[in-house]
Amino acid sequence: MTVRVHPIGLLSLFVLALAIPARGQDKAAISVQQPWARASILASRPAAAYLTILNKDDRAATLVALETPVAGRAEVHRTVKQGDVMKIVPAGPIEVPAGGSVGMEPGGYHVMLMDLERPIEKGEIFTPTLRFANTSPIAVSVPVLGPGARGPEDD
Ligand SMILES: [Cu+2]
Repeated sequence: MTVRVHPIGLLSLFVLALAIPARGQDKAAISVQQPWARASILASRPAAAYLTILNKDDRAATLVALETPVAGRAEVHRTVKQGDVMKIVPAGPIEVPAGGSVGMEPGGYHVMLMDLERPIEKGEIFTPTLRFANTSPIAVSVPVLGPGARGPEDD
């Protein structure tokens, strides 16, 4: 008996074989560097966290939500200048370009942790989950630095 394989069938098998390993790389494609948060003084005040998202994939990744047990709400904000006043506003979805990164730092993008259950204290680590529109979610361990910290190296 002869088995005949149509050329189109062979082509689609080949495409499938290429596509599977590419999807398997999703998790490693997104990574986070230098996460840190600033201790909050009171539970009634929001706290800020900062991190840099790296995207090694060949397509953009869009951060759409953050979830953490320490805060009722976590949103990415950006800092804008209105006249002489600096204000923070919700940044909306954050697109991390293919092969690029988006950094957060005081005075720029930041994660605002609102409706805290309790103050977050220096020395603790919390683990928010970052959710993306088009790739797998990732969990990030964020160390909490002192209330006066201005960067990941500060104490
Ligand atoms: Cu903010």
